[in-house]
Amino acid sequence: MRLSVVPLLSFAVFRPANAHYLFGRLILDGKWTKTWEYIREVSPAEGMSQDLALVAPNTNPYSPDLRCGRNASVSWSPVKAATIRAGDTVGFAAGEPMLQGDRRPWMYHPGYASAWLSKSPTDDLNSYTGDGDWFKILIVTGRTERSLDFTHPDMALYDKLKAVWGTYRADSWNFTIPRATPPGKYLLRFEHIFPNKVDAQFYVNCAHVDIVNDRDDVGNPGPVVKIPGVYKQGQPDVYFSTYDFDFNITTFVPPEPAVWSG
Ligand SMILES: *[C@@H]1O[C@H](CO)[C@@H](O)[C@H](O)[C@H]1NC(C)=O
Ligand SMILES: *[C@@H]1O[C@H](CO)[C@@H](O)[C@H](O)[C@H]1NC(C)=O
Ligand SMILES: *[C@@H]1O[C@H](CO)[C@@H](O)[C@H](O)[C@H]1NC(C)=O
Ligand SMILES: [Cu+2]
Repeated sequence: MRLSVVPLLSFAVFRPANAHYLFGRLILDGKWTKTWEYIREVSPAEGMSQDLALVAPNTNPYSPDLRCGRNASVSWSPVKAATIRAGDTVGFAAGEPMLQGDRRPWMYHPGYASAWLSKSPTDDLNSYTGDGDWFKILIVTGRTERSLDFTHPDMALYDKLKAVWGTYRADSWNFTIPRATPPGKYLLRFEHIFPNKVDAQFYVNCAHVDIVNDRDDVGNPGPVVKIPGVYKQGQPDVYFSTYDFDFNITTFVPPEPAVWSG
């Protein structure tokens, strides 16, 4: 990803004590849409300072908040459904709101990203709780050609152990809706996991999308899972330290399910 190096370097000097993020903006037709325009709004966490409350991650793999974020199992904000043709590219951006005092909204933590779809049983996406089947359409573990370039000498301040992750410090991620996705109204979910031995952090948000597909040979997406239900507290591919001496991104296998590529 091409980005000028100078501003990134100046960001690196001021390290906040804490940094969280959320994905409030959908990237549609190559444009960053407005915060909560296509994404279900989430509620602030209780008992936290205002700057942290909205961006605080979920750390409970069994909470219904694992689906679409805090208090977002139904939509209570005016969310538009984005019309997307199967085979087209969309993205999620770690846009505003952001942690006050943070340098910019981005995937601050090392970890892996994924995208998921769940078809609504009715046309009313607002009332779909996401309790149906989910399938995975993207996983990003190690670096890709879209990852930030940390090899540049000016980026030496960045932690090499973190920069092995493809999404590290990226402000967004784009991916394709599989060509064979059956048409219909879906929740499109983005997830970024910061693995951790005791309290892995789950950053999740859901967009409302209307997938258009006029092929007559649409596929049968799978494997499918329920969310929550997909992760268990303590499972080794979520609850581990990315800084362990013997951690190797090349051989790291992300959690199931496998990606359905259509
Ligand atoms: C995703 O696409 C948007 C719009 O084209 C672009 O601004 C952004 O840089 C892309 N993100 C990455 C990580 O490539
Ligand atoms: C939580 O969601 C409900 C709808 O299910 C909504 O009425 C309520 O305002 C939300 N709570 C907060 C604190 O935003
Ligand atoms: C990581 O694993 C790959 C593939 O087995 C190997 O080539 C590489 O040397 C390993 N890296 C480290 C630092 O051990
Ligand atoms: Cu954080």
